[in-house]
Amino acid sequence: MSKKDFKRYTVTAALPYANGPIHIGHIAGAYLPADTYVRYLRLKGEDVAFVCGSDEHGVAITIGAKKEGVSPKAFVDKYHELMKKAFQDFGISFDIYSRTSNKIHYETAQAFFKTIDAQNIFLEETSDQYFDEQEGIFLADRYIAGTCPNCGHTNAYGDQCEKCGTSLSPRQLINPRSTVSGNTPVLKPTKHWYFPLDKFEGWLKEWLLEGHKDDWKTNVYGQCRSWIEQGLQPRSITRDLEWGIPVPREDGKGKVLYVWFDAPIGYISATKELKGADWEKYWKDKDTRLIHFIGKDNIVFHCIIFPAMLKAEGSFILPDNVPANEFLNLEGDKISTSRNHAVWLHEYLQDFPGRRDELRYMLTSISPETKDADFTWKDYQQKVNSELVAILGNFVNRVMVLTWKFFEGKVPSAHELPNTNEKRKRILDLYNQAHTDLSKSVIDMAAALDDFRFREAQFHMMNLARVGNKFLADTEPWKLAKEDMEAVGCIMNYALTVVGNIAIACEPFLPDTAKNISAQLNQDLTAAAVKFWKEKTLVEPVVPGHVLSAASLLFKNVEDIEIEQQVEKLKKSKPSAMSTPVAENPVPPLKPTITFDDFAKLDIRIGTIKAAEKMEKSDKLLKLTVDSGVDVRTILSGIAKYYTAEEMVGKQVTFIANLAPRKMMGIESQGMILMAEDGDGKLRLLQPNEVVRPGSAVS
Ligand code: B3M
Ligand code: ZN
Repeated sequence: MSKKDFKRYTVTAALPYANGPIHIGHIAGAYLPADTYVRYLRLKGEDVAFVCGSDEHGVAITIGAKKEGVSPKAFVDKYHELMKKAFQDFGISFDIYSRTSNKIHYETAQAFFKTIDAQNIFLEETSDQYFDEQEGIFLADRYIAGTCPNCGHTNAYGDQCEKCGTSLSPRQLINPRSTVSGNTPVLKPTKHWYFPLDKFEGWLKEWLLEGHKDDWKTNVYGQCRSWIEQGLQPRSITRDLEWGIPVPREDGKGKVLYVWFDAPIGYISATKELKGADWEKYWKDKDTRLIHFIGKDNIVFHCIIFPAMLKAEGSFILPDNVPANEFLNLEGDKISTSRNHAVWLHEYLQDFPGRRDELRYMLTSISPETKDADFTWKDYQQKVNSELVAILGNFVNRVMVLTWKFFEGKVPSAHELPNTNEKRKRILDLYNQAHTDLSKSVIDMAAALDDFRFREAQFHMMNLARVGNKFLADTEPWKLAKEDMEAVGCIMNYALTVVGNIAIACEPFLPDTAKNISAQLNQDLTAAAVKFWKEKTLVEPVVPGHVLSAASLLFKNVEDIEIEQQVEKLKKSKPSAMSTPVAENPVPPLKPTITFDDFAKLDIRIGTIKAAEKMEKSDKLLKLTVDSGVDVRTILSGIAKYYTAEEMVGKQVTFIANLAPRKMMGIESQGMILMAEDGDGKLRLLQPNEVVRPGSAVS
């Protein structure tokens, strides 16, 4: 929770690359928690600017465009519209969904660059960088791939190895190749501008490591700490590309700003577009609270690099919190655009019309707030049927139906119930108990929302319906109707009060349901909602004598057949026309020819695994004890994801016996196990077709 009272909020959600449709992983990672939070703030009457937009620069775009055979502009135009529409159709309540190809953004990003440049903060350096001679382009980021120096993955990119997560620069790759032509690149000198992140190390330690130790999520803080403690380096902020924002310098011709330099400035440009002349107070007033909602792969950019840029620029506020989420998996497997292993938002909306809240509910209840989470359709069905239908929907419907049955749809009055008999005494006790439980749930819910713990907050919201159901089950108004209508009136008045409070409480999580309930209550709950959220207290939103609208069901059960179809669809899925894979694992191009002598230098052998154990602190590496026929040696291998230590023991493997030993995580690896990497990135052992003597040479 923030220690300070703020006058207004600037809430951002990561700008998604305009290179493919939105899936549930995006939604669960950033957009849904941001939307829930913003709805909460608005209900409290806060002044909020909720900004987002498409990220339209960078290699993710140019590679995608090339693949579709269209210009980058045509490419982003198409995806920007699709994404904007999907967010809108799903009801993410951005105040603006902008795009970084807008003129206002070019101007804002260039001005930002110039302000820092005028202070001589950037470093200028000419250095050798990889160049694809056939294509005539420099190879940065995802234009270049090769073997990861850290884990040996053969398909690491020039900016990052996706297998071990290490951030890389092209010159660190072993056997680099152009991802455009497959050619081996040559080195060529080129000039670039660098942001001296190292100079901000002391400041980052103080502002972030000291200043946000207690209020940032541990997953976020931990990642930042390990980054800072590893030591910060200057980062190049320009690229030799044709698509992007031109570097605003005389000597910057032909160069553009690096996408991660311009994209976060997109938040500022979008706010300008939204607020016009009023924009500055959302970015420059110390009483404004800036919050970034992102996924975990964007943490360093939002917590370290962008704040350092803002600090260097000098006139902006800094993020007060960055509640980043971990990843969402799907049916036990990583969500993947290229394999079409995803639930696409636009397809969900087609397949489940009128059921947006069901997806919101599911995604919040499994929200990957502290660790990766898994979406399964079975779980979706279960959450909808046994929670939304059976608890929330059931409670509201019972109250509506009973009020029509006993009071012709008129809200009965809540007059004092004289405590004249045992039954009434019991009802009063039950009422007091329910009221205490409900009040606590409201307080707990608001506290969880303040703390970005949305799954917990939603649980407390549902508690209102749980307590409501229990109150009805315990007081049994349908039985009492034969003897004490006054008591029934009191019970139903309170039950309707609970329904009204639920309509208010569920709005940040389930906005359609909130509208639906207030329509059934036939009442405008706006004023009551302000009091509820501001004071974190139960309110009395229904007026005695007021006539309700007809009762209708809030949710319907998800049938087995519906989820079977979805599971089938995932099994069958192949790259769809709408998704543009950013080549994750293409078949690697052939390497340059070698001579027989080159080959003969390799000593390839078969060995037998004698023992195996998982390396602590690594989810990739197994430590293998290998009988090589000539010795017993230790080899580390990045296969822990595909083979357990137990199943490795006794297996024969193919390995390079004369590779110079390398130290990894403090242990010397004496050789390399050969593996085949399949299109899905899975590694498989190469084994002789029959058991052979350890030490057998492979030739
Ligand atoms: N487009 C990366 C991503 O989609 C990037 C976020 C920019 S936020 C300023 O993961
Ligand atoms: Zn790696």
